[in-house]
Amino acid sequence: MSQHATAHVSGHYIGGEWIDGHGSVTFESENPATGESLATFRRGTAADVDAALAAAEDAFEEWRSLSYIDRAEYLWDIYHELRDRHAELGEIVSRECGKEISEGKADVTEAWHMVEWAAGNARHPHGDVVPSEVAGKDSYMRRKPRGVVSCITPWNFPVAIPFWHMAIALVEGNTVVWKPAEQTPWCGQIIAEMFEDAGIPDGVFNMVQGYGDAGSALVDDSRVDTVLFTGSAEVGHEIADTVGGEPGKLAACEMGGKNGIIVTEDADLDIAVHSAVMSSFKTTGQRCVSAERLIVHTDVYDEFKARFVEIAEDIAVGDPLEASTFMGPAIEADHVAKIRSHNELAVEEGAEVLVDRFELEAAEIPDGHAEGHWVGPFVYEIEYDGDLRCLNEECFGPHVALLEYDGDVERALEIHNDTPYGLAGAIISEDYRQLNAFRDRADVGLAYANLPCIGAEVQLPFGGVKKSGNGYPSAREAIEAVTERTAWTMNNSTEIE
Ligand code: TXE
Repeated sequence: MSQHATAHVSGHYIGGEWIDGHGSVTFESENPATGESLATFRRGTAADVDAALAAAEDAFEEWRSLSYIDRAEYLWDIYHELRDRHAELGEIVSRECGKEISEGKADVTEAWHMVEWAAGNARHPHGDVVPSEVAGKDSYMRRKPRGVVSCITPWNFPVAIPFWHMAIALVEGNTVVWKPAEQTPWCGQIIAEMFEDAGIPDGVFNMVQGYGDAGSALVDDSRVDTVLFTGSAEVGHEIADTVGGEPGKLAACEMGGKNGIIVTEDADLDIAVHSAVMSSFKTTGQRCVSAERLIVHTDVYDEFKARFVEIAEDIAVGDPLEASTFMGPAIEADHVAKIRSHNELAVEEGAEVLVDRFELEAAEIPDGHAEGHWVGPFVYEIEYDGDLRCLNEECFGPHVALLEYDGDVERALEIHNDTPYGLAGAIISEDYRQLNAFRDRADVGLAYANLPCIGAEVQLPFGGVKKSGNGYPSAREAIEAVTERTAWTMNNSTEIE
């Protein structure tokens, strides 16, 4: 465990120094599986954000003047540290956000994949040669950093998502101010220590701990050139609105989803059931790509339902540090209340409940974990109606609807696309025509075929359409949000134009 996280109240990392900041309020990082406090942190204020933005602005000119390769060197140090400390950091992720241990480690793995992609990209910085229409002229498009980038991240991938945001922004020559989620400040602390250990120049990377008020100060400031945000649709839309009113500023926001899986009449049901179980219940349903709607053809509905329900009844919910656990707790008490209200809403709207393990039996809760934020699978079937709130509002928990459809893939797509969100979706089918129809017409940014609707690869863009997002904070597409383009035209001839 980090010395900063245990020995005292930990502060912010600003301008290359650990500082207590301007506020006197502190907050705790809590283990969601036990309710115990893990460490205490200073709650950042607008004045702390102001200091961090000033440091980032001061550091920008020198940082941008380094070569891509030199900037990437700092990230390669972090890449090695993430790999060397994989098991230790994976356990910290599990303890702070309740993910079962293999998921905790996967969060760290994904972080180093992102760092590897961004730092490796320094070997081929992007631009375009565009031949001039006039002989003797050279023209090309060159990228340059935008300046100061604010990164605001959620708790559900407390190591991977920050690196999605920051690694590309830094390699491209921007300086960064980051606010980790208030539920996972310990992971934030460790990441900041990694930047410190890597010796990144003062002010290039800054971290302010805190809540939404600090996040808001990181958006509403004229020194900020780009905001990278992952979190709720409510906050993401507020950020997009604020930034939209400031010409020259950009926001790339990745929000949630109400993701669906279509199971067609010829689907391999082993794949279908596995895909649905993984997508709906892994990470306790707290992934932006988790499936909350299973759209199943009438010919295979009964068999799919029986198999899915049997597994949901049996899934091991428990101590995230135990290898046999499939699902850990929810992140916090407020989130348990939110999941409860979504389950209740479904019942009010006419759901036939198939599995209700929301309140776990006392015997299912591991010893010493009575204060944890436990929830189990909640599965229901309901007749499809596009106006039902339970089919349109994201729960972000192990809460899933079974919807039976009759007809062709067009009918399945109609149901699938009928939500305000458009992040991820999957189809399970043996028919290439239905797979292609889904690929072409599913209103999502991430489409999976014969796979769980889960996961991300850093070399692919990650983001949604409709209410789910306006940007792609991963891979090559993320470069757009953190760079500007210059169209360069140069006269190589002796002619005077
Ligand atoms: O998100 P918030 P929360 C969804 C999911 C979940 C819900 C709420 O449905 O139940 O969002 O989760 C910072 N200006 N997702 O409360 O509030 C905040 O401090 C600027 C989907 O965690 O959006 C944190 O750092 N920043 C999602 C970050 O924004 C603000 C992952 C996210 O917090 C702010 C997480 C403000 N006004 C939740 N208010 C996904 N896409 O995977 C808060 N923040």
